[in-house]
Amino acid sequence: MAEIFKGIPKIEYRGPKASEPLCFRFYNPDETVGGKTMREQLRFALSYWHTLCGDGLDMFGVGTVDKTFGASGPMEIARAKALACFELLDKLDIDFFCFHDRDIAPEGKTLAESNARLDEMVPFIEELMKRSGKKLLWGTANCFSNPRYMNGAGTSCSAEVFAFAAAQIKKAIEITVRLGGAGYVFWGGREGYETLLNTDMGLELDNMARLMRLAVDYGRSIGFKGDFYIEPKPKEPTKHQYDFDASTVLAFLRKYGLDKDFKLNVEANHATLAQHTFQHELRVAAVNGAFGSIDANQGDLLLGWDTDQFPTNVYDNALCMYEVIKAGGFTNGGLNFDAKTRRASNTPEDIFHAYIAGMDAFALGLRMAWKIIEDGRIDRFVSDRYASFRSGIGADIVSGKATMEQLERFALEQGDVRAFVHSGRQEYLENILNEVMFG
Ligand code: XLS
Ligand code: NI
Ligand code: NI
Repeated sequence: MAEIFKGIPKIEYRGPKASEPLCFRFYNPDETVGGKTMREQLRFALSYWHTLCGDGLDMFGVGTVDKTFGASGPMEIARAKALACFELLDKLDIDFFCFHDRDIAPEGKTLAESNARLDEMVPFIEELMKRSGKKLLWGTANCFSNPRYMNGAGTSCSAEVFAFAAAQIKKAIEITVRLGGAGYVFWGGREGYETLLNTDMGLELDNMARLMRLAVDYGRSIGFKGDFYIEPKPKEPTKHQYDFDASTVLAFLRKYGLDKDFKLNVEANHATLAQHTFQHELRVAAVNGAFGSIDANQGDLLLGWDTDQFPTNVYDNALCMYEVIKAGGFTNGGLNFDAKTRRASNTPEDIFHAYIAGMDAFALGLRMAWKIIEDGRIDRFVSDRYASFRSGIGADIVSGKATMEQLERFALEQGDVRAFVHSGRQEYLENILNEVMFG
């Protein structure tokens, strides 16, 4: 197989003092952290769309990167992208990848032609997977780019469009199953509304749930044993998206009885767009038994959109991995780099620097998270803070034994309870965090 990324070696772990630019300084795949290797804890995945298809195009200008990889004609380019994908996975030592249907095979003029193109590409990719041992973390359908989806897919006002989306998703689930995907994602890009003046919100939500129910039942009927995920996002491209944040999605799933089959795919920058921290969204998922997978990227403090930057913020990554470890680690999920290089970083080498940056920063985050857990002071503080719920009246509240009358009696006897109210000691805890992480 001809090499695509010529002159770029396999990226190896060389330690923090290494002088060569293209190596891992912190990601040491076989090093054990918290009882598992870094490889097992982090389960990195490459995003096909940004990495193989994104060419730097933005609202103000055309692409700055050529992602045809020397090929011409749509199917030849698709094959070249697949070869580039597996070379990247190999050279970066990444075990998983993720794709939308239209990333691996360009959309044809008709659904039949699009499906035929997928049927051509899937065996090609399957063969590359067999040869390399690389795996599919999750698959999904792009039900937002084509103009037919301008009013949404599952939430479109046209039944015809709903049917088209269902057909597209059916095929995307089939290829995910065929390629052994561990997950299937719904990201509701245009599942929302711009104005209520033209929108039947109740019907749109019911229809979205109908589409998901159909997808789950079909997936299970053809042997899909993995997790279905919803990836929350509050806005962009739609002004108001129905899958706003983790809590909104959980309420939706429960209302429609879909919570047994779905978990959440939490994306870092989507959390911040919803005015939450990444850690908050992960915790909401975890305490509701819905922690699934992660799209790891970061936003920009000064920009209010989904910039999808590689996650270099070690502090955020440490708190993310703290949540992941506390949630029991990944099962079917992993850390997908739903991230792209900046428009002006337009050489093949930049892709490598970007992945190295994200992987190293997450390796640091993992090590720090484990140190926080081993140190134990923060966990102990939290546990002590709620100690009153483990005995006496608190234990009665937790067990459900306490009645309103009993609580009133207790409060009257107690008199002023201000003596039981203690400092939250946030700054003290922040000092501990810095001491453990950087000390
Ligand atoms: C866009 C989303 C998208 C999903 C997959 O903001 O992050 O990339 O991850 O459809
Ligand atoms: Ni994403
Ligand atoms: Ni995103």
